[in-house]
Order: sequence, then C-alpha cells, then structure tokens
Amino acid sequence: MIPGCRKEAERLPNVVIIFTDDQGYADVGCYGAEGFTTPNLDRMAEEGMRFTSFYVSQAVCSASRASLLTGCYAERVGIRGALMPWAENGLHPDEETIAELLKKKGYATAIFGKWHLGHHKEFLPMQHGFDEYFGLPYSNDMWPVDYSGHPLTEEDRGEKAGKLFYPVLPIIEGNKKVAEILTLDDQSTLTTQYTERAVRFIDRNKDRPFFLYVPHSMAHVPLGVSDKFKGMSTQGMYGDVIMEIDWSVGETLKALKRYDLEEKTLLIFASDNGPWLNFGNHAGSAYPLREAKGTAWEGGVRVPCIMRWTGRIPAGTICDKMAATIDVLPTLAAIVGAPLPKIPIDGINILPLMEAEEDANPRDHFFFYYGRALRAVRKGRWKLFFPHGFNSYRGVVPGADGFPGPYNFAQTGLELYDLERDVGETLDVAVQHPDIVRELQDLAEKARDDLGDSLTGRVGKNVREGGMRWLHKKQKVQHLALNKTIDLSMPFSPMYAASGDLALVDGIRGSTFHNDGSWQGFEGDDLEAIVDLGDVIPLKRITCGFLENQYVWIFLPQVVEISISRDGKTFDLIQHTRDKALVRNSQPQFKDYVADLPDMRARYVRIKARNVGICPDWHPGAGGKAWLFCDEIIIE
Ligand SMILES: [Ca+2]
Ligand SMILES: [Ca+2]
Repeated sequence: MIPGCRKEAERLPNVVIIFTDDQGYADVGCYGAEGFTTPNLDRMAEEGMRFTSFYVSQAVCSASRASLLTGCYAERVGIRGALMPWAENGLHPDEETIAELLKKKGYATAIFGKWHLGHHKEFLPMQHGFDEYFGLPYSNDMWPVDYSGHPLTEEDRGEKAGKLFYPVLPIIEGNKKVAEILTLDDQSTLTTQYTERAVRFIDRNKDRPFFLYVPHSMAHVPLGVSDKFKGMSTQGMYGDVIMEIDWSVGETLKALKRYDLEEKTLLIFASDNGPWLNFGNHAGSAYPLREAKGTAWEGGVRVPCIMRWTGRIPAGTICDKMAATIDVLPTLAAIVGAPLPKIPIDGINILPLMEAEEDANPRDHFFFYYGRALRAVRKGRWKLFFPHGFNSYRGVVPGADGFPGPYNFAQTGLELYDLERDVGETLDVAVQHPDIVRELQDLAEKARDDLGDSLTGRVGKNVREGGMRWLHKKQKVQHLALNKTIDLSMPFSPMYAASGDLALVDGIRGSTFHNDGSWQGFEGDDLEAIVDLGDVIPLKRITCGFLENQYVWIFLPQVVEISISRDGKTFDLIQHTRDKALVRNSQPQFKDYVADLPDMRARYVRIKARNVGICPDWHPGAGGKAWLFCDEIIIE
C-alpha cells in the first residue's frame, strides 16, 4: 500500500449536524414548503438521502436535544420539557455525548447555536465534549420582552409580569456571557452569527476530522431575520427565517466544497420538533401530518431530515423506513469505530439505511414519550396511542405576527392508526385490529418497566437521574429535636406534606427541588410550630430553613420569630427577623434563620414565620395565595 493512500484511507469523516428549532415537517422545499424556497436543502437532498419517517424523541426542545446528543430516550437521561432559565438541572456529566465520543477519536468539536441542556457552567457544552461554544444557553423567547418586542419594566403588571422573571437573554462564548440579546433586532443577527462561526471553524479545521454542531435558535419565536432575507418569501417572516437558515446550509456546503471535503463529510440536517402552530403566520406547517409541537402526533415528532455523504450515501434517494435522532450517536460510533458509551443507550446503527442496503430496516419500533408519559408506540406501519390529555391546535384560532393563540385541551383514547394508509392519523382502527393493539400494548409494557410511565403510574427500572446543580442537596442532619413532639397551630397543605406531622423534626433537609418530598408547604397560612424537647435542656442554637422559588409562588417569610420556654406557657422572644421589602427574584434561594443562645435552657421552642399571604401585585399570581416552605427546625 502506498503510504499516501493509507493516510487518506485512515482519515475519519467529518460530521456536521444542523439542527433547527420548531421547523415543521413541510417546511423544506423538497418536503412541500409553500411560500418560500430552500434551494440548498433541496440540493443536499438531491445529493443525498431524504428521510420521510424520521423522529425526534419528544416534541419539545431540551428533551429532543438530550436524545440527539446521547442516543437515548430523553426519559432515560432524565431531561424533560424545555429547561427554564432558573433550572438547576442539566445533562448529567456522566452521559456521553456525540462530541465526547468523537473527541476520543481525535476530532475537533464545536457548537454554534442553542444548547438548552442546562445553563449552569457544569452543564454547558465545554463540559460535554465541545472545544468551542458560542450561542444561547436556552430558547430565544426566555427573555424579559413582551410579544411585541417591547422590553418589560417594573411597571408592567398582570400576565406580562410572568416574563419579568426571565433574566436578560445572554450569549455565551466558552463558559462566559459575552453579549446580550435585548431586542428583536438583536434576534435577527443570530442565524448569521452562528453561520459565520461555523464556516470559520471549517476553515480552521479543514485538515483534521471535525464535528460541527449547529443548532439554530431559529425558527423558534420570536422570529428574527437579517436584512438580506427580510421580505424574501411570499409566506412572510417565517418563510424569510427558513430561507436564511437555508442560506446558512448553503454557506456550509460551500465551505465543504472549497476544501474538497464533500466525500469526507457526513452532513445531517433535521429539526428538533414540529411547528408551534398557535403562533399562526409565525409558525410553519407539518402538512399532511396531524397536530404539532408538544404532542405525540406525527406533526409533533416526525421531522424533516436530510443526510448527505458524497460517495457513501446514494444521491437522490428517499428513505421511508423508521429512524430517529437517538440513532445518530450509535451510527457515528459505527462509522468512526468508536466504542459505544459504557452506560446503556437506546439508539441503533442506521448506516445500512443510509447506504440504501436492500431490505435493511434496523428500527423495529419507537416509543413516544412526553415528559414521563408514554403517549404512543409505533411498530412498522402501526401506531398505538394510550389515553391521555394534550394541548391541541385544533378548534382554536391561532395568533399572528408574533403573538400566540390559545391551545385547546383535548383527550385521546386507546387509538390505533395505520401510518402506511393514513399518515394524517385520521382513522382509528383499533376495533378492527385487536391483535395488533395487544401486540403494541405488550411492547409498551416493556417500555414502562424500563423507562416508567406517568400515565399508568409506573416507575422505570433503568432511568438515570439528570444532572443536578445541588445548590442545596437533600440531606440528613442530627439535632436535639429529632422525632420530638411538634405542634402546628395551622395545618400544612396535603399537597406538600413531606413526611407528615414530624416532617420539620425528621432530620431531612430539602433540596433545590421544591417538590422533592422534603419541603412542608403552607398555602396562604403562617407557620407556627412548638417543639417539645421533653425536658429542660441547655440549647446553643436554633435554625429554621425556608425556601424561595417565586416562579412557583413560594416566598420567604416576611417575619420570623424564634422563642423559647421552660413551661410551654411563657415564651421569651430570642430573635425577631423582618425581611426587607418583597422584591422579584427569579432564582431559587434558601435561607436559614438562626438564633444563637449562649447559656440558655428550655424545653419548648416556638417558631413563628409569617407568610407573605397573597402574591404581590407585580407577581403573575397576584391576588392568589402565596406558599411558605419549611424543611426543618434544627435545635442544637
Ligand atoms: Ca423546539
Ligand atoms: Ca425535615
């Protein structure tokens, strides 16, 4: 073998993944787009393969991204929904991402775009295998700006006030905030900024294998498009935005051609979930599929996907076999000869599909979760839905020009659809095919056992915890009041009972999650507790712990009084703490109220903590009952 040839043969292929946001199944020219064109994506399809049965794991941002990068159902890695700017969780450090897998094989790695798998440093891309990161940590609508583009102020009230909880939208480079997105004009720069960085990355790494991940912030609302594409489509702004994304794809194609990397690069394009239809003309289309984002119907989970690898993927082919984002990681592992992650994953190698191998059909079935709920399962042509409620886009008038319309809460029963004859899921054929219903139910049982299912109250055996920042961990503490008598003058809410009557003296302190079973909640009421230690004993310190998470209507107490008594009748006030004026705080916080008591003896300890009572007028829950959350009264 000639050494030069050998070196050539050994070069591992570059991998480029372009992942758009909320782009519908029909929002690419070759998938039937109307009102705008996508010449570059269409060319990619002509030179590669177009998938028509390609799924994301869940029709929502964070869950979908977790699956793409780990090869797992989102439920397995504990990432649900769309993480908010005050989320304390993110992708667990032990999960292996595509970037980490390829890095082991010497790849240069970069992400330019939206991450959305945890915005705290420990969860950011640089800690998950990426050498470079530039982009938004979460969705571009998580900002203190209203739908008209007007930045909110402290004077804004009512519904608008909810958005005031969002911090200013940051642009992160590496691990640091380097800029802010303050206006709709700022939004319009994002696609171009990501693209320029992507092209420069290819320029710099043309001589070595690289992994480039470009998860565009667009076409998630609020839409932003640069001047060069404003007014380009007849559809309107949404069409303009997709045309700019298509331009971005074209710039990538050009860069690969410039360096003769077309045969050395696997290029994958897909969307993270279906269109957000209640935004009307600012949303795309999933035609001819049913429903859209946030549902388990095809319009939510089936997305456009095009793969091009010149010389390896046959040009101009269409693949109608089932495949999914979770299959990308194991497929890449097979291509580059990297070992699979040591922890179990769900994806399978779909290279035989990509190479158009005859009769190849590696994916037997697919589970459609939303959060913890197993909503549907597909095997072959059949898709079975399990009874559940969901936000429907039918029977409601959508919004327009950046403003959302309402949802219509809908319910589905046990329903079977034949996707081969009825891709629009219009005709329930469960009654005609009881054997198939049974077969799919058996399959679903396996998923419930493995991954759990909130619809049937099942806990999965093999679910891994998501990453947690643990500002505060659920933990045990030893102290003198453990399991002593405690008397509450106002009852705790049965919704947040923690361990019940003894929750405040059970030695368990709460974690960052208000709903972790260790916080006792008082709805609108004060906390007034008397702990009886049994005997008069020397006391050194009394601590009482509270949580604040205003987003879920939990506030710190306004006043805390700590008193002690020998006889349970006469109490001496030891400490009185009045909190400063109630102010908006978008981050959860913990506060221990501590009283030090040198040389004091007592049998009874009394804590009075005054609830804010009702949510203040600047809060989205204005007028509603505020919550007070306490985890433990610690007596030393
Ligand atoms: Ca999305
Ligand atoms: Ca406790």
